[in-house]
Amino acid sequence: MSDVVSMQQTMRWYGPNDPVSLSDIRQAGCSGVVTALHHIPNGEVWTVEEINKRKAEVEAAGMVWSVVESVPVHEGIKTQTPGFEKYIENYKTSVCNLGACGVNIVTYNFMPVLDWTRTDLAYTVEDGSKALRFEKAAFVAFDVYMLQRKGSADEYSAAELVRARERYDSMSKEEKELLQRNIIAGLPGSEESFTLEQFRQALAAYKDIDADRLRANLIHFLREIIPVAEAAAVKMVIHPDDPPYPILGLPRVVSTAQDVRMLIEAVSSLHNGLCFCTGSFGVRPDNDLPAMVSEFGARINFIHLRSTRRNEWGDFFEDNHLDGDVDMYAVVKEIVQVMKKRNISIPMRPDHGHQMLDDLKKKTNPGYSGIGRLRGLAELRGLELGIARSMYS
Ligand code: DNO
Repeated sequence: MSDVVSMQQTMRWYGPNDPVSLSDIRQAGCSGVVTALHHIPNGEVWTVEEINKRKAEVEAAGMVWSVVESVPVHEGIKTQTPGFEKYIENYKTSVCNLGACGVNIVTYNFMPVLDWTRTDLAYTVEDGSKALRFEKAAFVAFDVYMLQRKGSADEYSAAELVRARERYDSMSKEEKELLQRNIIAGLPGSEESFTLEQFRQALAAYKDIDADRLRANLIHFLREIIPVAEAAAVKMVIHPDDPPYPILGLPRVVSTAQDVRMLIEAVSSLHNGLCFCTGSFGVRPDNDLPAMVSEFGARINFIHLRSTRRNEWGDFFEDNHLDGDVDMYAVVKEIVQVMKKRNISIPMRPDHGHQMLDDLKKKTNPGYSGIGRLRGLAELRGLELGIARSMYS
């Protein structure tokens, strides 16, 4: 076993206000922490001083700051609105500063306006725990009947519209408000939060931006940032779209293997890497996750393990880490092989977890409860050990 490396176990920490403490994370078995300077406004420079402060906090708890999730990409960069170069320069400075402080993996995403999106943050699964869920009919109801986005009705099938109408009519005023909040008020880690009016304006900034244009803007960003990251010994890892398809008329360009290939073709440096999120890619049945790990293994430098379960209506919920549609065994097996080949330990976090046991009585960040993630991590750790031993001992 001695020559077999295992994934570095980490958990996300939202900083000093996170109800899950660094000590909790340490006790869950983690040696690494994934965090960000959430208090620094999007687009501003992360100074060496602020980075070192956070680093010292994590180290005082007996762990290392393994991965930044995320240094947000300002909307101006995604839309290339006048003045966006300044945001790119600030981003470069933040990346250099992180590298200088020895924080060497930086996650980001390029999803327009919204980061990850769910309609229900407290969906009770059959065992009594609570999970996050994306319900298509509720989402369409928000788009067509609440946001009243121009042209939205043309983007859905007749059957989807019927279901959405029924769903909308069945909701109380409070349920409608909650749905709206869940979608646009910003889930934990999201970089933006909107009222309905602000949200309409944010969408309007994309009226001339289709997928090709967004991809071109992403490639421009990569051509600027990756050489700087390389010099600073920082690996950049892009997080895929969640869910992995266009929503609300907004393009999304990091949803499939082909999307990833196009980014690699444009900027081949290994510092242009991937945060392999099984929960995001796994929502699409046409994404072959083990094959993707094998194909992109050289540039996967951060891993989110999570499994969703979808139905024929396009709904999905976050299942237990070893259940659902993701073949976690096959994915972890590929990861073990990639790490062996590269002779490195890749940081992994159990992505989300159910709200369960004592956490049902506490206020937790949706998806980021202590106990649910502890369960996920423990299962994944066991799965990996079993696979590695049966392959290599
Ligand atoms: C959700 C997270 C995302 C992710 C960002 C990365 O739980 O996986 O918010 O951190 O998309 O930039």
